Amino acid sequence: MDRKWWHDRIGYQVYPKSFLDTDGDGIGDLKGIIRKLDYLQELGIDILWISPVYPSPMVDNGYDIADYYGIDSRFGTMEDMELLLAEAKKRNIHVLMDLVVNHTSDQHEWFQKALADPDGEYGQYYYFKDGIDGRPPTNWRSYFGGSVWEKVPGYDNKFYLHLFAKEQPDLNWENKALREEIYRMVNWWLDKGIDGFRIDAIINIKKDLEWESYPADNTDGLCDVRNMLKKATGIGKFLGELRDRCFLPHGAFTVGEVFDLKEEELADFVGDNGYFSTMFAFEHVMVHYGENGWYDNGEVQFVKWRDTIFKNQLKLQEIGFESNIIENHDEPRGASHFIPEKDYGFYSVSALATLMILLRGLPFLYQGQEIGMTNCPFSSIEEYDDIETKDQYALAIESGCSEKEALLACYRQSRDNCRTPMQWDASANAGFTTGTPWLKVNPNYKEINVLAQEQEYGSVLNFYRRLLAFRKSEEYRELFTYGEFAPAYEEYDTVFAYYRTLGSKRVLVLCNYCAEPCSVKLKETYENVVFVNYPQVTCVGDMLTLEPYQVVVAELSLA
Ligand code: TEU
Repeated sequence: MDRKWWHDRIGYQVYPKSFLDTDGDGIGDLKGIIRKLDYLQELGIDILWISPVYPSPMVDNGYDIADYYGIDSRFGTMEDMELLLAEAKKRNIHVLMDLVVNHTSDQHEWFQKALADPDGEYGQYYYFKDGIDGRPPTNWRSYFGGSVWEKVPGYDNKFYLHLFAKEQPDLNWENKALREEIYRMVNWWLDKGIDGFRIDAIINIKKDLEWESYPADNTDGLCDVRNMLKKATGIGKFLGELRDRCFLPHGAFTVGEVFDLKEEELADFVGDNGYFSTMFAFEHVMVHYGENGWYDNGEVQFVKWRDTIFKNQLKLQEIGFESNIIENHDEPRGASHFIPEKDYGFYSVSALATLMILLRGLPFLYQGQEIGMTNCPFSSIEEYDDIETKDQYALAIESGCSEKEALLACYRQSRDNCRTPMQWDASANAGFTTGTPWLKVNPNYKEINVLAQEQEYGSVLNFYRRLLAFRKSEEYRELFTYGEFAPAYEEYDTVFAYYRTLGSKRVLVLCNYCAEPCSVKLKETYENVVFVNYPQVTCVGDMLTLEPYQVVVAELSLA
């Protein structure tokens, strides 16, 4: 495997709307990110992914882009962006923009021109199709609920395609002229000095052009749009072009948001000459999914969750580098999702962090994860902002859930859990804004905030700083980057353990991931305990006794 500069780096995602507001309008901004670059550097961050800051009507919080070449005035100006790039560079932080090219906003100039003349040049930038006697061309359900087809205003039997919200029409990648527009834009940003992109929802850009309906899978008469995506072939032509025309010539770093990838295509995506540098591993955030949406999701089962991570690690290590997350802006908070509420605390949060950060692949943190931010209680559906949450709430009610049950599903699963403002200190609005925050601040900000944790040696924040420094230390950097991954102690059903081995160096990462103590009979002799989350490690002979959520990283003697 070729060595690349980014293999041993650590990423961090900023959701700008909720990071830090410097002008009092209740919405975070680019100046806020600039102000916190020192904080990020001190934490140990090398790569900064910024969720979309382009002009947008914010139907999907910026994932509906109205102009690829601008900065939304809510976030600041292009000068702010340029300053951010320069300041990040000074601190050796590489900046990634979000590349959202499966769809635009319906307010984008291309779509407005397309609506005015669906049969003209810009109509070809999107998918316009005739319906069947006024009904949509197929029965596919969009990700945010309802049909993927929306009637074109002024026509009786013409529709446009949107896999996400109706305000997010899908771009037609089959059209060479559209692809050229995209490559021009991507190169424009790379020429400006960004280091690469996080690439949004990319698997959706290739449609099956048979336009077939499938058996309905619910009472709405619709079927999951993934039925169609599974049949689509030939995405490589588009992604190979994007790589060759844009990413390769600029030496860009790219991380794909790739769901539902066919296993045989893994190497094409993240192998040595893959379309992307890396992609996110998502399998473990979905282990609790039910058939019918959030109300139907179960609890995360520890063994299933652990084994899913193991399986993925093993699958990838011959091929490339995945990026590992505990949470992002589309997920609930990891500290609430992967830890039972009654067990939340320093030990459980630090154990989860250690297990995920020392895996093979690039760790990507999400803002607030480093202080153990949690899911947020919202008292009614009106308090939520997220479009997907509103859809899932409605679905739960339609399916017979009570209001309380539907809200509980949102509390567990809503994307707004991760979008509440960053908790900087114990002052009003958690120090996020002097105005009215666009989304509720989590009421626990007085206990959970950056300032308080900076002042306490034993805080989650200081633990994260030590953990990232440990991963990047001269002694262990190579091992944690290139070392082979192998599961360990799988026969214990509360233990999460694995080996990382490079040449004659091997460490064991071992954690008792539950609220009861547990004893593990060690199979090997260790030389040194090199990283811990408890002050003391109790080992008598070969019996290691672990406290609840105790994690031990030990260097082993390889005889
Ligand atoms: O998400 C893509 C995606 O597939 C989502 O539907 C995801 O599965 C879901 O949100 C999980 O709860 C990307 C962005 O990350 C997301 O924020 C956008 O809403 C979406 O694309 C549309 O651009």
